[in-house]
Amino acid sequence: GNKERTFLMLKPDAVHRGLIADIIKRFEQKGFKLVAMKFVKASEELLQKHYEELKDKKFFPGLIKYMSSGPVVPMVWEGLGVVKTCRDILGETDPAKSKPGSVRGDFSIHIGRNICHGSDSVKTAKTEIALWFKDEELVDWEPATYSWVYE
Ligand code: YYY
Ligand code: MG
Repeated sequence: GNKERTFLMLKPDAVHRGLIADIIKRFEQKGFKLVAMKFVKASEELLQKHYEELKDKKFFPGLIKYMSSGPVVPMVWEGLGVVKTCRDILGETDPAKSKPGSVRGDFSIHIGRNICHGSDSVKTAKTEIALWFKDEELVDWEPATYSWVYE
């Protein structure tokens, strides 16, 4: 229901290119609720865990190098259907296949610099949230606008 959560993370290219606010704005404007956010330089070890299922891919070393090269903005967002809807807002993994209007379609060109991560399922989201955030970092609050977002 309304308490579904996803893990989104602005990648170092989003930070370097000054797109933090422009990207976050899209999830905010949709009506989803921000539950947690930080600005950190992630260790290679943490990123290897985050992308564990891709460890045998040939692009894996480059992916870890890029993701650990600069600051990232890990976030937790909550709302009805938030996992799937945020994936739709992001577009496809490859920016070249992402429609204009999507985050990757509007702000990126190359698959190796696709500016924002989003969990691919509710189950993955739970694992990723637990990897990046402590329980006490998840903020309990109710937006004053909620009765205008949900009937
Ligand atoms: O979930 P999503 O980020 O859309 O794609 P994944 O298949 O989980 O891959 C994670 C990450 O790896 C992707 O965002 C870019 C990078 N990557 C790549 O550099 N080259 C590929 N052929 C596939 C993925
Ligand atoms: Mg993925």
